Amino acid sequence: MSGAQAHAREVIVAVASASGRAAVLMVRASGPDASDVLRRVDSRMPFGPMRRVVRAGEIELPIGRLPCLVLTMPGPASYTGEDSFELLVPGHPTLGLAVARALETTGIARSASPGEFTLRAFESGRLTLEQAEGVAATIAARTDAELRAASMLRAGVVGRGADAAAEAVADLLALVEAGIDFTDQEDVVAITPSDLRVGIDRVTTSLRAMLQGAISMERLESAPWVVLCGAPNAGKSALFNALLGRTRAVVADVAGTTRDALVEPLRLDGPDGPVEVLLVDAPGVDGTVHGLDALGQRMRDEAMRRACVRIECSHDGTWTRDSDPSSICVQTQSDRASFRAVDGWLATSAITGDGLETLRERVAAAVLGLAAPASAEGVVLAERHRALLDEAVLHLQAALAAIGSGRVLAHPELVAAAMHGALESLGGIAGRIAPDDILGRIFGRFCVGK
Ligand SMILES: Nc1nc2c(ncn2[C@@H]2O[C@H](COP(=O)(O)OP(=O)(O)OP(=O)(O)O)[C@@H](O)[C@H]2O)c(=O)[nH]1
Ligand SMILES: [Mg+2]
Repeated sequence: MSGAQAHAREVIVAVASASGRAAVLMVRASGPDASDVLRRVDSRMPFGPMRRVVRAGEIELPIGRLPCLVLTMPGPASYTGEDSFELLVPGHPTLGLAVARALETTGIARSASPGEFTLRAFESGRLTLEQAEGVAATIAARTDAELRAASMLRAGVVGRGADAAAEAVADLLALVEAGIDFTDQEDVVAITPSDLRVGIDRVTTSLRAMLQGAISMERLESAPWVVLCGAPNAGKSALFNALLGRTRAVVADVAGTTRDALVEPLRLDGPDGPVEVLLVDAPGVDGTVHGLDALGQRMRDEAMRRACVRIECSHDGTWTRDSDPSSICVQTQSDRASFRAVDGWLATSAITGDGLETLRERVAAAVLGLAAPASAEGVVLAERHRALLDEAVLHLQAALAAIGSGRVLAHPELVAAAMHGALESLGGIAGRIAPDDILGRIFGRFCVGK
């Protein structure tokens, strides 16, 4: 038994809700003995094996009995694939911890480590690795774009493509290994070099098509960066706060107040619905500011590099070295008595809100004018998936090179090793095909040894 399997026998417990107060809070548990754990703390738990029910429960706590809602989900048709339950209790953080502690003090449950419920779902085959990554990405998502990317990852599209390729490679590999292992058996028909080449070419083509047609998870995740830039004291941070509708950045009459790039999601109204961007307040620079540390400068340069849209801010309508032909030019502080509007600049005030609506519209239009958004149907590849698919293609090319040009395979062991490498890479995306399974294909499909 592997360490992971031995581990999986314990019942794990966690408060599954975010910290803080709420109407309800969830404590969840999973493991083969989950029924026993629940029975020891819930006086209303019926006898017999766990059944799929939603019922009222009563948890025994040191402070007294706590009424709760109990959802019991027997394995294997549960999230983790094991017997599991969820307790919905009044949403006070201390109560959640007390319930979790009560479950743990039964002596047959322990607190779960981060991601352990999803790890169990993966170990029991309820989720592929790619789908588990999608769950993690969903939890971490900050913007709609990130949520959309995560849901595409959860759908397991790339995993299904990789699975199909792995199936095809495993079938071909079974034939190659049959040729190696049973060359003395007359009725074993090993694959010819040309058939093998055609088969491998077909798989390589499908993997390359996947790589070319795919949308990168990183690209899909990133809402466009809209960066406020310009000279120090131009009023960038004040505008940043005004656009967000809350005070996020420090505003002060001291050049070089902002030392860091602040990034916040901002939702704008587009003609076809909401448009989401990441609004960035970058440190100001005009070449005369002293004390702008190297780190702040680097953050600013990085923000400018990632900017899809720049909002060039200036209180007197003079260009700075941040300007760019595609910048939206904003003349700030229009409420001041000394303000003189300059042609071609949009007058705004963070104090009166002057020009902010027009600025929002211009940003939304600029963002919509960027490259068309990714299709919701495409395959999403995280960087890890792309690397694994690239690796699989390289292994398959090595296999092709080892086939040789003769009537029989020149180096069958090398071909098989390279194909195992390809399987290993493909298996890294969704799940592995075990060496035993390759052997099973030989015995299952060919009449070996009668
Ligand atoms: N009256 C008025 N004052 C403003 C407005 N926007 C900014 N200010 C003032 O201008 C000064 C500089 O504003 P900030 O928003 O901190 O300027 P910044 O461009 O972020 O400056 P750095 O962070 O140093 O690059 C502050 O004293 C603000 O109160 C505005 O719309 N109207
Ligand atoms: Mg600032």
